[in-house]
Amino acid sequence: MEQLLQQIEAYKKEVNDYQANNADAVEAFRIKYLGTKGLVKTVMGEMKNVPNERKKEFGQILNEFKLFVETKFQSLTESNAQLSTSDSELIDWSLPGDTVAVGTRHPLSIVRNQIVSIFKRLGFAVAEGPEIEDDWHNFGAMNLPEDHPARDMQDTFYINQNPAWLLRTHTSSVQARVMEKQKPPIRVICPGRVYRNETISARAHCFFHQVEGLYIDENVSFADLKQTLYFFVQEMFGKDTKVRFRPSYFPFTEPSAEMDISCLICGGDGCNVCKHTGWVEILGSGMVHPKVLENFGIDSNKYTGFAFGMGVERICQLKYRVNDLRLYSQNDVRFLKQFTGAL
Ligand code: 2NL
Repeated sequence: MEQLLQQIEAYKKEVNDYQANNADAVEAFRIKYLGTKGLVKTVMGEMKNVPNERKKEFGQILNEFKLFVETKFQSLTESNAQLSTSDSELIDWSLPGDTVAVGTRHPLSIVRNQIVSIFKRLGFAVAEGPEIEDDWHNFGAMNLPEDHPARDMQDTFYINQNPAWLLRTHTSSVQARVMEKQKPPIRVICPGRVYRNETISARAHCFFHQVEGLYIDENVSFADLKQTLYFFVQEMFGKDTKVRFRPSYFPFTEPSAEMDISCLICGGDGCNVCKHTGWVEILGSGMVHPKVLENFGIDSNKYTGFAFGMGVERICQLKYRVNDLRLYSQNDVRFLKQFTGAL
């Protein structure tokens, strides 16, 4: 029995000193010691030769030996797994992470969202519609005569001539679709991209973005128009901003007015943005023409309404001093990056 004990001690030393630098060596260890014909099995088999009175003592010793071999096998497996990982795959978890470049919202989206949120607070709903339109929704319903210059090929992108399919020139076509479906009271704003056949320059582009608004109910007056747009300006440009209305003309409104605000750049003193007048134009507006209402079966004796339209690029130019329209669509990150953090 003492011989068995000595043998176990010798095996322990052998196991302890075992070195394995690759997966094959680890596997060889497993087969030699833990396999079905391995040393552990053989040693365990010696139990039958142990006299009864020493069985308990040897049982413990043999179990300990088995555990010792299994622990060694586990540590060989683990250190070998690490060795087989190449240096480049080893990760230093304590290093700071890579900085992720945060994208920015497009300035036109920022400004459109601001405009929309101001009118939402006044109870306006948001409506959207198709960019490809028919002649009726874009022109006819808006009271543009057949020979109006805006209908000309020179000004409008036609996809098809007869019947006419075109890229909408204003988002009035969306309001037309709202009036088609919904009876007054109507209170909507329509943000969206519109197209005009222009030569691209710093001041003109073949597409731009608009927010139009429409409010139809009983007893809607020009005073409502003025107060609504005045509120918009105060929220958008600050409480100190002054406004003025100038008479104007649009086929779809009567009377019509354009609204100016005191120049944000020079505070009214005169600069090149306001062309030394102290005022800058920001939108067009008016009372909805009775013909437009009647086009949708809305009784113009019972209902009145006001409407307005503004260019998002223009508002953005004044808020962020963007002096070239082309910047909005060139996707130059040096431009876009400047709007980091804005909503
Ligand atoms: C501008 C001027 C304007 C409207 C748009 C409108 C819409 C309907 C009925 C009547 Cl459904 N009018 N829209 C009215 C006046 C002016 O836009 O300078 N936009 C950039």
